[in-house]
Amino acid sequence: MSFRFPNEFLWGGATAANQIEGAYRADCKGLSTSDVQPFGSFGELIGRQEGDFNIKDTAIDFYHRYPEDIALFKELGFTCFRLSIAWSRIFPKGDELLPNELGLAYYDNIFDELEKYDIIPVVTLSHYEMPLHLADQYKGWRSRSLIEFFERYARVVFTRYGHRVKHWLTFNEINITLHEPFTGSGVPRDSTPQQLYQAIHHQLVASAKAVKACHDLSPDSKIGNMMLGAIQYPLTSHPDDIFEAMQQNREWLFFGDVQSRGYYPSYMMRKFKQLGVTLEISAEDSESLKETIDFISFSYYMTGCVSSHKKTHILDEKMLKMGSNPYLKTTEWGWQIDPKGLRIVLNLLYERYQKPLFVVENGLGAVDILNGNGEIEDDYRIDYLNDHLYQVGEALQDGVEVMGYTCWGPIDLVSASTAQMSKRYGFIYVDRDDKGLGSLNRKRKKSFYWYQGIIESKGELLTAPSE
Ligand code: BGP
Repeated sequence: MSFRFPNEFLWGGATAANQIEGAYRADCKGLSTSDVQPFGSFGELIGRQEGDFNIKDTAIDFYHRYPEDIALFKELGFTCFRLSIAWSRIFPKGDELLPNELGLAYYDNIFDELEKYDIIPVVTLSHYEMPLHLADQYKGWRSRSLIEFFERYARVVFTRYGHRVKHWLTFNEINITLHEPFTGSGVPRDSTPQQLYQAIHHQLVASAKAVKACHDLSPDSKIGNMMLGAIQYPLTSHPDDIFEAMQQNREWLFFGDVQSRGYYPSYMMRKFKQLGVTLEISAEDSESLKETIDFISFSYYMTGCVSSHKKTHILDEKMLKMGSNPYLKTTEWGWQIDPKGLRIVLNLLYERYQKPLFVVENGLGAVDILNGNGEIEDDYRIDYLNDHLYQVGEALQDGVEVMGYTCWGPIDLVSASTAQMSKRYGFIYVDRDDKGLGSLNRKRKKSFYWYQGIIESKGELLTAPSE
């Protein structure tokens, strides 16, 4: 690509605490909602028994191996690294008044290590987990009390780390509650639309309060939201299909609308009426919502097709129920691959919000097989990432303000949706299988050297996607 990404563009990778750290009871950590989901975010929930197996209990043992992993990120040339703080390490039950010092000290060490290498931390406050006690005792975000608990947690971490962490995200994929309520908000899966939207409202208020706390306590920090940016295309040019696609995209854009404008969009009022949902929104809530985010962040993996006339083939019933597109291929897990869609989403979000954008997740989950020399030649991953990053470059040239790109899982980690180790995203291979067997040793894949070159050349080594 003849174009060079801007000097200040952030290059890195993204992770979540429950998918990498392990050490699920270390240093007084409380159980989290992820700890009772051994089969992944769409799987059955279990009660914890002594000695039972959840692959995330150890995950890739980042909790202890972070110095080696962060050194590898430096070798890759990362200028930033996205991680999440496990809320249950800081407030093991979630409703305590005082934080757990051991949990706070752990993240001090991580930030020290990143600082050593000049890697900028991008920190998510809540990534698909919360203290389990809050789900058990309060029905998760259905309870208004969680706003206060979350604000307390946010204030503690901004106070502790605000002088060194300047990039924050509130809730990972905040729109996921509409697809997987327990993962998104710790609420029972059989919650009614009324209960779900009230839980979402509490989260939106809590997010705005965290934004306010961040602005107060660390004025030179930037704080953004995080949405699952899976866009739907109309299957045909029939106006009904165009409108249907618009409505479906509003299901996730609604979150960005509230978080960046500070009030509910009118189309949601009509939707609530149709669903028979009456939200309890206090005057104080409306005031809180006015504190809006500094930038928009999102994950991007796939697109889908919708029609109000024709039945579309649904690619993965458990997941987002994306309809198939005859022009696109899918991954081994049925996720539709659409690099151009990333340019479309970037343009759409920039036109809608006029705020800087951050692509904080994108990547290919694939099975990697070691060749005869014990190496991993993951050309499929290189192709996928090349084609997507190329479109980020195109969007930058379209004039879209993109702050950075953190590909998902720069080091192999446990899959969120299926809890598999074999669904690998990394540039760094981790020797561990789905049963938890393996040495946990790390190994550089072919894509490691490719990404290193892309970062070093500021994108110049990206090649035009083959048609
Ligand atoms: C996003 C989540 C991540 C991550 C990613 C890939 O939705 O924010 O936590 O896991 O998807 O999904 P999976 O791990 O299921 O392949």
